[in-house]
Amino acid sequence: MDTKLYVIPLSHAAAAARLMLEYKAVRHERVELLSGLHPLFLRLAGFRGGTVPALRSDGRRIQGTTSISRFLDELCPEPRLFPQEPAARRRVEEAEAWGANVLQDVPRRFFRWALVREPGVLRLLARANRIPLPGLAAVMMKPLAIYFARLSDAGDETVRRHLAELPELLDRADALVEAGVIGASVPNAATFQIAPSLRFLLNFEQLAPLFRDRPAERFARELLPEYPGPVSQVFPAAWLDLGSLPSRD
Ligand SMILES: N[C@@H](CCC(=O)N[C@@H](CS)C(=O)NCC(=O)O)C(=O)O
Repeated sequence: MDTKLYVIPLSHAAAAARLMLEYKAVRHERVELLSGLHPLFLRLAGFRGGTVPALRSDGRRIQGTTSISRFLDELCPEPRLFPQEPAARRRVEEAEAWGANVLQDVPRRFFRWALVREPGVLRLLARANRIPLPGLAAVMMKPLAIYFARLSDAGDETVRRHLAELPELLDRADALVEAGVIGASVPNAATFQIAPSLRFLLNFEQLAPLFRDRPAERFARELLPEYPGPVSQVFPAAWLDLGSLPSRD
């Protein structure tokens, strides 16, 4: 079987697909594309959309985490990403959909917003992409960063709204862990979808205190002990009306 997984560094969606392939023990080649130019490379590789993760398996092209999870269960049914029992399957599908449609956007928007405002975050991205002279690369990548922030609605207003919603989102993740729908020892499509988003959020140093003592933190760190970063002080004080979180000024 000739399988390639197209990813970019730091992508939590790509990390979700990698975890699924590893769980299934599907031998594959990981193709790391350059962040920002990846939509172009993906189209040149024959994909319709411009997002990672993208999977090519014996000529079939599958894009997006939720399509990849279903394709993988079709390709090699055991071990399963979706339980067979209908009620259990429904719970995993609902949690996966929440992870993909609600939670996933939050760290993506935080990161894209931070890329535009904080040169250190652009340098982090340049280093993760192994671009030489990250300082210079960061300057050159700025227009692309602005483009992607607009594309994903990563403006001030949305970021402030997500910051305010964060405790509620973490409560929901905790509840899923506590109910055993997801968990480090509950490998399924929802677990692999949700853990990378939580792990990416944990990488924002100012947000880490929000996670303290939460099942969601233990869950994310257990599945993904390492994540490129960290992203230090980026959110202004006035936006962090979340108790005693550290702020930028
Ligand atoms: N919901 C999709 C989202 C994938 C996605 O947006 N991936 C980002 C990287 S994390 C990307 O490639 N974005 C490119 C773009 O927005 O054009 C999934 O779960 O696969």
